Amino acid sequence: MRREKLVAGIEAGITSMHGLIAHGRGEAFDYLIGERTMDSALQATEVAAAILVSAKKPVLSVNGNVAALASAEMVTLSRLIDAPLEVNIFYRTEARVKRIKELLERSGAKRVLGEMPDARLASIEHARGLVARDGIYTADVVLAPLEDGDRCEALIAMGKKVIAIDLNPLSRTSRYATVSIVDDVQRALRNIITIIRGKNPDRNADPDSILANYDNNRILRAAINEIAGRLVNLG
Ligand code: PTJ
Repeated sequence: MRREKLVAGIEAGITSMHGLIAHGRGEAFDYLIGERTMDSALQATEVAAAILVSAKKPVLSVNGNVAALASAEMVTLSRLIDAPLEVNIFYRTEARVKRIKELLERSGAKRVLGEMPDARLASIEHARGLVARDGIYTADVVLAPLEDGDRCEALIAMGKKVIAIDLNPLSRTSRYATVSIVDDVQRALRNIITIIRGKNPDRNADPDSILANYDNNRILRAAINEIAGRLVNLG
């Protein structure tokens, strides 16, 4: 189903051809993970939900793969925490940005940024460095599913907290992010939404104190161990 959604995304001019390659890599990791949410990913997801709710200026970043696979979930989350969505794509064409924005708006999005970027992330040469001043540029927390390592590093260098969703626990993004959810984008977003609805995390909490007891490297090691353990049991 995910493959079909991506092919439809390409046919609709929403997803880039490179998106299929990225998806193939993700799919391979998902087989190793067992196509489920690992315990370590759920722990990271709980922390991510708490940070998103307590952030002063959270922004949810959307690219061509995320739009094809999980636009409904991104819109639901943006409405739940009252955060804007920002279309921010690596292989930028203005037509694709416009189509992704329209898709999100058709799905019920209230505020979609990214069509007219008016700021640039230092050190990012490619189009992913183009951002909205009132969005990613001044956000304190950025949710960035299927991120690229360069931009993740640049956002962290700007002092932002980055929540990554990436099926590859070894990727540069996973290693640099503040909180790395090693899970499929749609599963992870659904879990975040369920946690926020069910547990109603404290909106007045301090994101730094939430992170004080959180060790992202430990979570990544646990993810790798869960994958390795599963492979040993299967072998
Ligand atoms: O729409 P654009 O132009 O912004 O392009 C988007 C892609 C994803 C093509 C672009 O950002 C890219 O090339 O990304 P990378 O560097 O290939 O990184 C994508 C990461 O997402 C890889 O580590 C994959 O393992 C991971 N991934 C792929 N599918 C999923 C995933 N993670 C979570 N859920 C998935 N369904």
